[in-house]
Amino acid sequence: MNKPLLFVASLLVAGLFSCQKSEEEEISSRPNIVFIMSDDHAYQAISAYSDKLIETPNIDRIAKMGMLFTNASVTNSICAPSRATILTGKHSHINGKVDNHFPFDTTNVTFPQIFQDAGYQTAMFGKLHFGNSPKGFDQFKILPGQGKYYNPDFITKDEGNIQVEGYVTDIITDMTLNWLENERKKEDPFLLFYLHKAPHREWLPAGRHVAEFTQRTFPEPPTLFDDYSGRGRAAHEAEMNLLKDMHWGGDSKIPPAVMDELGIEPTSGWDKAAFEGEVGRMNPEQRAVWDESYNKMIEEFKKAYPNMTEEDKMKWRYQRYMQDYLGTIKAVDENVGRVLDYLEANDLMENTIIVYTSDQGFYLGEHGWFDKRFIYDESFKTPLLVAWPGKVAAGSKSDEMVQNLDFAQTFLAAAGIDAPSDMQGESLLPLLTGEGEWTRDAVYYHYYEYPSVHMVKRHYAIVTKEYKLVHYYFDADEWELIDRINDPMELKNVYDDPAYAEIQAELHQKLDGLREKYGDNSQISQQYLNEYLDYLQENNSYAGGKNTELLDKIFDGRTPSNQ
Ligand code: SGN
Ligand code: CA
Repeated sequence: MNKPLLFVASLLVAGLFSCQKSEEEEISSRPNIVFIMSDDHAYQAISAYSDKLIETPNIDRIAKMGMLFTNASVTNSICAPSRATILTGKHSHINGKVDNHFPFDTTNVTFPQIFQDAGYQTAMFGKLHFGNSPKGFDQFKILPGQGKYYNPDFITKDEGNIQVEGYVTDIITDMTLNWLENERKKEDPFLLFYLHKAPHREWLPAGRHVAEFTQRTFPEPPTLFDDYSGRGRAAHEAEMNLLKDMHWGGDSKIPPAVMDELGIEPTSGWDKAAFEGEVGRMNPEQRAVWDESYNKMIEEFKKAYPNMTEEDKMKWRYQRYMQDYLGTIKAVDENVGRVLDYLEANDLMENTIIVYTSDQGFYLGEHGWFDKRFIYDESFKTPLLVAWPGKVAAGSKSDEMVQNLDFAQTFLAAAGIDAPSDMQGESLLPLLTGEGEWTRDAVYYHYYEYPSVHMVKRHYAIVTKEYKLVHYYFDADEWELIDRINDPMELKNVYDDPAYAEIQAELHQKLDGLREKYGDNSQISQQYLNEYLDYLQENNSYAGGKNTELLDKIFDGRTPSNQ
């Protein structure tokens, strides 16, 4: 080979080599993603948002390292639909998972599948609640359905169905840490889903926390005794009241025999069974630790109950609820700390995006409620804390209207992977990094699961930083306009107030625009409704709804059914 040719050839080889190397470098410099999500974790119960109820120093570490979103929301405030929106980057009416009842349609493309194809290692531990196993994961260990707090069962990729002795929050963390340490290939980037069951109903704290939490008292929310005047039928007819609808057995942990002794009526057909189904799973050692604290509470209650007014009972149930709900969060916080410590100790902080969120928010006695589903802030909004050291400014905050719909595109953009064009969210990178433009000023919401447990009517809405315009439909036809700035507790519907006529008209127009943009309309809603009513009818069920007069009316013309 003559000299010039040799020179050209060596240049080509070098070029090829450097090109290969940069591709490898590019892959290894792709960020890892640790997606931490708990179930029903209200932002009111994270001290980075408010320290009135509980200190969560470990979850707060994520906000200290990165960004706290104060207006993050979900598109449909219920478990499985929220998860489907997160994984597909599409609204419920597009991905088909509109409620908790039907299994997720696995022909949807989920973003972990795209990550796996792009060379990421993928793993999921904890609660999915899809009715089927996740696609696109190298490894998974998930809870069947809602999962249990004590000695939970898991569906696993490699070991079939297993039962693990211990407390669910600790076990999910052990599995996660084990994968990080022993199964993960250290040279490749990873996408890790670390998904807690806590603090979902029936709120059973770990043994190490019961002595402390059964003794604590918490400040009441100002709207604990809300009478719903100023709002329409939806708020009046919901079945989420702490006194009337929360289980004395399953939720407040009054054993069924004590309920009988005191003449306490169960608040639903499965109130007592829920107690046995959860507390009854403990082994003798776990039960002994539990009983030591709970028996004290039960004895005090037995003495006090005969003289309690309705107001006293409401207050007592609020305290009982907070003790258990917040008690479960204590273990979540400790375990999040274990994972953060691991990432720190293994030099994984620098190139890892860490997200803490919940599948939706939750009512902690506001409006006298527990549960979620409604568009009122406590369940429409969800906690969102994002750390990415070096990329996201430490201790920063955003009040932009971001949603769980946006996660898929955010992660894809961060990893430099093209997002499918039919995803409906927006990458949050402009907000996180300060580079690029963010233009969204309003989000779309649509809740479907009705009639069902808690009886929250179907509704869709537009939400801006200033207002909410909501339409409750099906067995109601009511519009609600909430002034978020002047009425932060959301107590007054100003839809018909002439002072809001202009803003009302403007929001209607914007809402129509959003429905068009996302491809939602009343025909689609009607289809989902028919499908659901057929399903209830076939199963002869009111799906947990209790107002039989109302339910009979709903099913009039169809064969009335009962549960
Ligand atoms: C169960 C709970 C409800 C809860 C739904 C959905 N009742 O039905 O209170 O709203 O799950 O929760 S229970 O008596 O069975 O606990 S979700 O997190 O899956 O959306
Ligand atoms: Ca949930």
